[in-house]
Amino acid sequence: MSLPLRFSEEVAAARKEGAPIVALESTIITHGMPYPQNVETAMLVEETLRRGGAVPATIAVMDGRLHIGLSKDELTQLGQAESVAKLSRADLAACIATRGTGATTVAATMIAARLAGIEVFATGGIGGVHRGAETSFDISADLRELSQTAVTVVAAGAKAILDIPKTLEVLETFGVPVIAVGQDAFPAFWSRDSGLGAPLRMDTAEDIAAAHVIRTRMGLPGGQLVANPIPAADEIAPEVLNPIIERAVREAEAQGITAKSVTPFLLARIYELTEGQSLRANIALVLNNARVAARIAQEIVTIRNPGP
Ligand code: PSU
Ligand code: MN
Repeated sequence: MSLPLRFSEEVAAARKEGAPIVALESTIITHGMPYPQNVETAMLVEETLRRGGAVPATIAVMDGRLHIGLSKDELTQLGQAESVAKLSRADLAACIATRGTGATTVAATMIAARLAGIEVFATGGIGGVHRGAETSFDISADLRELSQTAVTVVAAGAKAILDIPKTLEVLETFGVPVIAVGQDAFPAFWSRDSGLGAPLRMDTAEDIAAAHVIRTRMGLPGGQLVANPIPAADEIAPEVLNPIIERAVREAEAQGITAKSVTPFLLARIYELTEGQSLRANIALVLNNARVAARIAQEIVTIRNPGP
């Protein structure tokens, strides 16, 4: 039995030509943003990648097939569907085996990208160590995936729904390079500065691509986390968001929300409580990450195919 991989037309063509491809996750569409902004954003991100010279490959499982690249109709269908499964490393194969439909998290998207030979992936925020993890043990599978699957992930840092210092510690333990783009601070999703330094800083896509290729040539498993700060004009002040995040975290605890429901619950509550302000910032930073990811993907192609 071979793996039921389905490539979109543009991804199949790009693979043949060796053109730059950037993977995109689908949990951000089904569990990260409300309809219809989720579908609009997904299409805008794809368009941003194309304009930046890379082919988008949004990844999802639909009716048991692992799609690498979705058509506009498929994107819309997924964005409107209710109760789509959220797939991480643990559930990806099970969903395919039972002919299910599910959206891929950062971890599952990295696995699928690797299978398809795609080395760069753009998203909004990664999962991490949740606040209170010292009692709940809630640590996203995204972190271990970054330590074992060789894909460079461009995100806007980690959300303050997480314990950012603990998230950075776990990434360090796992040997994941965490690279801030163009600044010393590790960005915190809605704000450019988490108050913590990033372990590494790089100012060009060329350097990030070179580090990616050198890691693979050294045979190091695992990817890189590229932390790209939100554009200054779209930042939301921590004074505005902190009380909202704290309230959402308290509500999650009071309602006994656990395991894979925690992140979607917090994201949905924050959108409601900020009345859309967080959504506008989220869209701006994802587009910004797509622009950086396209440049990194192009540089990787250039390094791998040196001219005469
Ligand atoms: N953080 C965000 N937006 C998101 C997610 C996380 O700011 O959409 C999604 C991503 O798909 C991520 C997943 O991989 O949530 C992490 O879920 P968990 O914490 O259950 O591993
Ligand atoms: Mn979790």
